[in-house]
Amino acid sequence: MTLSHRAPLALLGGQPIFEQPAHVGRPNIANRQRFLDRTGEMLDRRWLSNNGPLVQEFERRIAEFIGVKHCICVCNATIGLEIAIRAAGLKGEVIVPSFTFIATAHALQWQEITPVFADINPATHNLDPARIERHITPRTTAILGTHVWGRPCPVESLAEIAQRHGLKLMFDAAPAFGCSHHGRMIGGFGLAEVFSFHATKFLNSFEGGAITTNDDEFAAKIRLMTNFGFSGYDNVIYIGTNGKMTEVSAAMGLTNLESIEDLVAVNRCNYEAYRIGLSGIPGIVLMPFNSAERNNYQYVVLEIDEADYGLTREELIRVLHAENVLARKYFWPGCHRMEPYRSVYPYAGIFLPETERVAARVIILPTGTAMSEASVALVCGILRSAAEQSDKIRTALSGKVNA
Ligand code: T4K
Repeated sequence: MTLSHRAPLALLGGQPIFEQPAHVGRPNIANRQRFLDRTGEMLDRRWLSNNGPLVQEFERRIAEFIGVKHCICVCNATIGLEIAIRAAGLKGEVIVPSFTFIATAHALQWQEITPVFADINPATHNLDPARIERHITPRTTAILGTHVWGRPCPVESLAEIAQRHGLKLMFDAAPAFGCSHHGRMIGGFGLAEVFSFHATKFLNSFEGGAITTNDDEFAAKIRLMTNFGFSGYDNVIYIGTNGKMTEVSAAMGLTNLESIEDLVAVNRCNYEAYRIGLSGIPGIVLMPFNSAERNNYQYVVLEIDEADYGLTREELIRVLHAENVLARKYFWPGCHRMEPYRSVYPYAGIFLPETERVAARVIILPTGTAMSEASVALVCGILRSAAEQSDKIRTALSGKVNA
C-alpha cells in the first residue's frame, strides 16, 4: 500500500506515498462471515424490510447499549431528523449550528422550518450557549444541537436555555454513537437524539440511523411516522413517510455492533498514533477527546494555523491529496454559506465569526480499520515534511496555478 515516508513529496516531483487512496470514512466491516450468515438466514426467511426480526434485534441492542427506553431504526439519519422534527411539532424557527453537516439544516428547511444559525465555541466546535439567546424570537420553537465529532454538546446549558424559553431540545447525534457525556451515553438527552449508521460512520449499516428517546408517547408516534403513519392495517393516523430500515442494513449494523469495542480500539490506536506522530509540528492542533468519557474516536480533526505551519489549510489539502490522502474539510464552508441559506441570509456570517474561523482551519484525516499505525505514521510524515518544505511547496503550487 505504501512507499516510503522518506520519498520526496508528490507535489515536489515524487510519487504519491499512498498507492491507493486513503479515505476519510472508509467503511468498517467487522465479521464478514457473521454478516453473510445473517443475510443468508434473512433470505431464507423472506422477510426483507418492515420491522423484521433483525431490525427489532438491532433496536433492542442499541437501546440496551445506550441505556435508553426506545430506539427506532431508520433508513438514514437525515430522514430520522425529519421524522423527529415533525413528530415534535417543530415549526417557525429552530436554532442550529452552522458548523454541522448540511443535513441538520436541510432536515428543518425541507419542512419549511427556518434554521437559525448560532455560533460555536471554538474550543469544542459545538454550539456556544452564550451565543444562543440573541437568536431566540417569538417564532423559535426548538434548539437542535449537533454533537460535532462525537464530542457532546453542552447539554445542561442548552437544556436550561430551552426550558427558560419554553423550547424543545433535540440532538443530531449522527457522529456520536458510542460516546458519553458525564458518564451517560449520548442518545438519552433532550427529547430525542438521532444517530447515523451511514457507511462512513464508524458503526455502519450501509445506510441507516436510529432515533432514541425516553419519551413513550413520542417513541410510539415516531414508530408510526416511520411507516407512513400506519396504525395497523388500513388505518393511517399521522402524516408519515417511508423511513424504515431494511433487514440487510440491520444485519450489517448488528454485526458491527457486536464488534464495537474492537472498532473503537482501532480508532483509539490510530488516534494515539496521530497524537504521537504530530507532536511538535508547529501550527497543528489535534482535537482532543476527554479520556474520562467514552469516545468513538471516529474523526481525527486538525486545526491548521497558517502563520505557524507555513501553509494554508487549502495548500495542505493539496499536498495531502497529491499523496492520495483524501483528507476532508468538514464542515467547510458552514451551512450558512450553502444554498438556500447563502442567498436568503447573505449576512449570516456576521453572527458566526467562530464558525467561519474554525471552518477555514479544519482538516479531517483518515482513520478506521482501513488505516494502520504504520499508515498513520506515513500521513504524519507527510504533514511534517510539508511544514519543513513549505516554501518549496508554495513555489510549486504557485507554478501550478500560473501554468
Ligand atoms: N448530521 C450530521 C452531523 C452528519 O455528519 C450526517 C452525515 C448527517 C446528519 C446525515 O446522516 P445520513 O443521512 O448520511 O445517515 C459523508 C456521509 O455521506 C455523511 O453520512 C456524513 N454525515 C458526512 C460527514 O460525510 P460526504 O459527502 O463527505 O461523503 P462522500 O461520498 O464524499 O464519502 C466520504 C469518503 O468516504 C470518500 O472519500 C469516499 C469514502 N467512502 C464512502 C462510501 C459511501 C468509501 O470509501 N466507501 C463508501 O462506501 O458525506
